[in-house]
Amino acid sequence: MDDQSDGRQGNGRNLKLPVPGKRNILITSALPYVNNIPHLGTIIGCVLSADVFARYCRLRGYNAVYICGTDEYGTATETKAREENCTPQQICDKYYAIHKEVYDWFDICFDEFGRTSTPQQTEVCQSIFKKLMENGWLTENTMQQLFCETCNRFLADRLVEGSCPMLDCNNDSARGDQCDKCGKLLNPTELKDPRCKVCQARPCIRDTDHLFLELPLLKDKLEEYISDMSVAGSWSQNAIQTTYAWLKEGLKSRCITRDLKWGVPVPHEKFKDKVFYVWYDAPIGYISITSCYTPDWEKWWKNPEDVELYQFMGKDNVPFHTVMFPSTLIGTGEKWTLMKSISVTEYLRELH
Ligand code: B3M
Ligand code: ZN
Repeated sequence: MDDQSDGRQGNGRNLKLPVPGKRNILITSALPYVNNIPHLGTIIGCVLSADVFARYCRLRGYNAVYICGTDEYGTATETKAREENCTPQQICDKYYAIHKEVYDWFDICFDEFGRTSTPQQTEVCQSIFKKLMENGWLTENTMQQLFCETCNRFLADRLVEGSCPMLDCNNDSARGDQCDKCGKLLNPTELKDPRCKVCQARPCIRDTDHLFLELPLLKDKLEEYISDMSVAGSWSQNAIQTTYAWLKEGLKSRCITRDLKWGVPVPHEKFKDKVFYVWYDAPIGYISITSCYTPDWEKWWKNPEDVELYQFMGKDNVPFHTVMFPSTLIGTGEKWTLMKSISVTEYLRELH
């Protein structure tokens, strides 16, 4: 069969690899969470604009690949699996198929639409982690977290409910991360009369050790990247604003591990029962999904001279792509293709 009229190549033949001297454009749109049905916001926010851009690039004769897929790990998937009485893997399989079908229906022309719960994801995440460890950018710290003895697990912030600690609020079903009545952001240990959302038992506080990415130590390298690329890639005002707001507030070390089962296992003796935090692994999904597209994925991802990376996303994903993900890659000390241009969509709101 001939190439498709939109410039994609059919059936995985003729995989595109960067060609020195050509414009080689690597396009990604934020990986939608697998655990819900895709809504219009996801399609407009990340997928449609990237698709239009990819089609434009192909028509211009640029060498462009467009990568996306489902973001499958984390608490939200575990919770959904419990609700639907099946395993996280089953949830992901079911919803991955739904996502794929919807995007096919919209005729979105991905070069690869993959998923994060793959052996490739484990491999790339763990190898990046090992580099960060060797280079001394990770530290250990003890945190206090609520543990449900009935369910025998640590409770994610959203899985705890209790009374809001604000004196004049009186909401007795505030969530561990926030009280929806008065809007106060909370730490789950601050709730009065906390209860496990699953079994209603009162959780206790337990110490748990975690690994942290030391963003403050990576600050200079990160700031250099941001100030150069935001100009070279003409970042939009909303991207620049959010990013500089993070920098101005002062970079804090960020916990990259979680007490969960459904995730990429941490390859470290002391943390072997934990997994990586979903926002550590999700952006690495772009890389591992590309590695499912071609075994020569490094020609796209470790080739900053020849490849321009364009990333599309909704507004709330910005700091993960301008601060967290670049820091992770810079911290390896390897030559990664870092994001050049960013396209940010404001939230889609319904008009009432
Ligand atoms: N899944 C959040 C979202 O869907 C998250 C994006 C990941 S991009 C690497 O809005
Ligand atoms: Zn419980």
